[in-house]
Amino acid sequence: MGRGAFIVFEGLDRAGKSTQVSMLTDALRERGVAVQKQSFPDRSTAIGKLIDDYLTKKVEFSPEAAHLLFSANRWECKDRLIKSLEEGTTLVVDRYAASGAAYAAANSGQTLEWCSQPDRGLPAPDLVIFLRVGEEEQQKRANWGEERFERVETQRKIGKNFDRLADSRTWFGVDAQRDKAAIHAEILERVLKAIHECADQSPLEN
Ligand code: T5A
Ligand code: NA
Repeated sequence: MGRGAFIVFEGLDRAGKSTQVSMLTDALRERGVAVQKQSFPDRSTAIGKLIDDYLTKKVEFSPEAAHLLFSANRWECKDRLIKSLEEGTTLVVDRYAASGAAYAAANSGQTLEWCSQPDRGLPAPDLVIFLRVGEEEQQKRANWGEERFERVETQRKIGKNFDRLADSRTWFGVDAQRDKAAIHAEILERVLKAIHECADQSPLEN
């Protein structure tokens, strides 16, 4: 048996990532695909609880310290993620290293290169689904503006960083301003192809 596919969803706040991650996971399960869902930040761990307090503005950290916590939150899951992939389980992950770098570079004075460094050595995604959403649409969606980075200027900078991080080999851009079912159908087709390709591959590339 080959390995599972490592699928990551990226995009600005309220692009619809969590919605699509759930729809995709359910659809894959219905097709008999072994699949696991994972979100970053993973707010359930000790590091994740600190991150949650930071995002909801209960505690302060310097932008660099916060970034290293987000990265540590991925590193603490690394062995479990690799084990699942090697056992043939496909992972559907809500935000990953690109979010780390894109948000940190927009919020600290550090370069995108500096901000990419802490995540080097983590397993690389096979496919990054990038959900594109415009400013107006983003702000119309539920609970906009409550968390730390939800300001127009910040989101613009983050969007530019995502454009710079996009790797044409693995990134798949999706217009996320359509209805949920249409977005889902496009994503499912692309992901099934990736799962098929990964089933013939082993071991993981870094
Ligand atoms: N962060 C994260 C870092 O700074 N560094 C890091 O390393 C990481 C991993 C929290 C913050 O942390 C930052 C980024 C964030 O600012 P989070 O927990 O992923 O990250 O954030 P959440 O608040 O959970 O999620 P988002 O704001 O990113 O929203 P989603 O998941 O993109 O959107 P979703 O699916 O929850 O949908 C939002 C709303 O829109 C509706 C939904 O029903 C919901 O109400 N919606 C649609 N409406 C119309 N049409 C559609 N097609 C729709 N799809 C969804
Ligand atoms: Na989300």
